[in-house]
Amino acid sequence: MAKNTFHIVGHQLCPYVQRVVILMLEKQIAYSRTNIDLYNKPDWLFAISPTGKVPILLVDENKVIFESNVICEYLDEVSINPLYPSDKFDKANHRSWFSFGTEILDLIAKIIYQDKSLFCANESMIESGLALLKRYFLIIGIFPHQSST
Ligand SMILES: N[C@@H](CCC(=O)N[C@@H](CS)C(=O)NCC(=O)O)C(=O)O
Repeated sequence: MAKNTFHIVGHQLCPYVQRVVILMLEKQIAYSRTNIDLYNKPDWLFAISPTGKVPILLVDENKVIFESNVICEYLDEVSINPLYPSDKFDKANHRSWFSFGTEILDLIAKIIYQDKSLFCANESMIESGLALLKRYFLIIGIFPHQSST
């Protein structure tokens, strides 16, 4: 297991933080966490987060990684039992799905944080994204007992 110390700067509702935390729990990576108020960001956030967004991963207290997908990939690489496959093609395939997941998370985040008027538009985009996923799973046979029609 990695000997580094890990600290997450996050927000309790943030789905991007949740994806990092899910990975850390799954891989039993020890971490500490500070939640911030995104509507009243502390000044110190901008010294560690160029975008002013969370999650931020602090490695050994003063090394910073931002962007949840990059944080996840880094944590997967520095810990045992990688979730990513070692085969380059399979790994690229996993990254494709990671990107797809990010698109869905972007829509979910908009629903959580933005104006009510955007809620319906984003909700239907999420439904469309999930419908794409369902169609694909039916085509490749992940749901063997259901027909694709
Ligand atoms: N692409 C970023 C998105 C992170 C993000 O948008 N986080 C939201 C909270 S869920 C945030 O910090 N919003 C504050 C802002 O936009 O100023 C990632 O994957 O880490």
